[in-house]
Amino acid sequence: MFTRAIVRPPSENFADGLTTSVNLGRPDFAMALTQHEAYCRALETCDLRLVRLEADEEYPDATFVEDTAVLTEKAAILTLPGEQSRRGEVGSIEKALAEFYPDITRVGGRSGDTSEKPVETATLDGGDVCEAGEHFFIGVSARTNRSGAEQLARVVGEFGYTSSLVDMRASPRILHLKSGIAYLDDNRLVLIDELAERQEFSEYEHVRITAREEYAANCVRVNEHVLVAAGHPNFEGTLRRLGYRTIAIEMSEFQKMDGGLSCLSLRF
Ligand code: CIR
Repeated sequence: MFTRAIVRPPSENFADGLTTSVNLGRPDFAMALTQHEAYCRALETCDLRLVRLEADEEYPDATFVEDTAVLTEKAAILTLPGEQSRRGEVGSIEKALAEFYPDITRVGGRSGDTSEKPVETATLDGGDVCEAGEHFFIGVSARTNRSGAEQLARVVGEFGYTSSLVDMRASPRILHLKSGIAYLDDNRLVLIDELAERQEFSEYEHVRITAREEYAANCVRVNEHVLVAAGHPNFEGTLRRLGYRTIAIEMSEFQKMDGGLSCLSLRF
């Protein structure tokens, strides 16, 4: 059960953020704010109390709070985002988390740099981390490098979780691991076609999504509901047939900035 979520509305210069894998035009700020507010209301419908941070013009991507931390029942782990322009987002998240977690861990940066050869700076984006019960899938992507993924694997291991790395670098179309998978509980994983055959996921029941509705793979199970991007009727129907209560949320303006539904909140 989640009880809270951290959210941050988009800032006025939100359109100046990064876009790597989409070319859908500039987002409309007023519409993004409206969509964000509806997203917040949906989280409240799922019985979450919200920690609402202020918009931050210094970091146009700061509304995508999920990339800055990995939260579990036992641990709060701050990340070092792969893109330099996003690293300053972590500080305000750390402050917000301090009220709820007595110990906060950090991954990323240079560690074990004992040789003359420089060690790569370990980076990690929360969007590459999919918690599936007691197991973590950690994507190695353009944002999360192998050192960052291995550091996280070690840290979650110390808290008693297992993990496996999923190398996504051959799929540059997918920004983060969670752009293509989501865990629904009940041993079920939502998977886009491109990832469905990978042996890492073979022990799970697969919930498939068609290529046309791929964006909706980034859905979020929150307590008794599944939040899903609006405009993906086949996938929403699949979820309902499986017995899930869905809440559809308009995400168009965030999609233009490469953002999925999960990345607008940190749930804990
Ligand atoms: C970025 O490229 O970093 C942002 N414009 C979007 C980040 C989306 N994060 C996510 O899906 N976890």
